[in-house]
Amino acid sequence: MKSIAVVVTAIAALFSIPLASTAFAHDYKVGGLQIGHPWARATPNGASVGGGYLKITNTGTTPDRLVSGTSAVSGRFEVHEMSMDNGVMKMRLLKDGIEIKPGETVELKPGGFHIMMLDLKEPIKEGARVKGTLVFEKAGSVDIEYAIVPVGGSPGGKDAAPAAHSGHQH
Ligand SMILES: [Cu+2]
Repeated sequence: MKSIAVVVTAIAALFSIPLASTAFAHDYKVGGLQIGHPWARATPNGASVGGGYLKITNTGTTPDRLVSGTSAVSGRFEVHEMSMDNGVMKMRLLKDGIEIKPGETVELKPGGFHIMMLDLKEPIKEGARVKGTLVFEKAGSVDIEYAIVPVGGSPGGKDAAPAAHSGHQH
């Protein structure tokens, strides 16, 4: 029994340590904004949409907004929010983008705010990097790259969130 407990502990430790996110962490700066670890999930063949995720920290003194951007793999780029409505996951286009107040960090992640890559020109491939830009109302445009994790995966390897985008179409 003791050895089983040891193995379980070891496995738990493996999965709780975000090895991958540390190894692949990458950051960008534009004006007073810091952009942390953009990532996206690989998409199955034939998928027309993909989600992009990252953290934005405003170290400046004025609020700013993520209003648009581009990605190398998609025809269109939108800023979305996913939320629960009567037990049903819904998402909506944020026409005014996402506000980041001074001193605030906003995380785009599965199940919440996200970047929507629409009209995919090619599947997003695991292990690749996808180039793109983010456009902020005040800070302007910045080039970024998304680290690509497996279909349904997340940067830490632990998949806390449901594969929110796998089923939906726009
Ligand atoms: Cu969306």
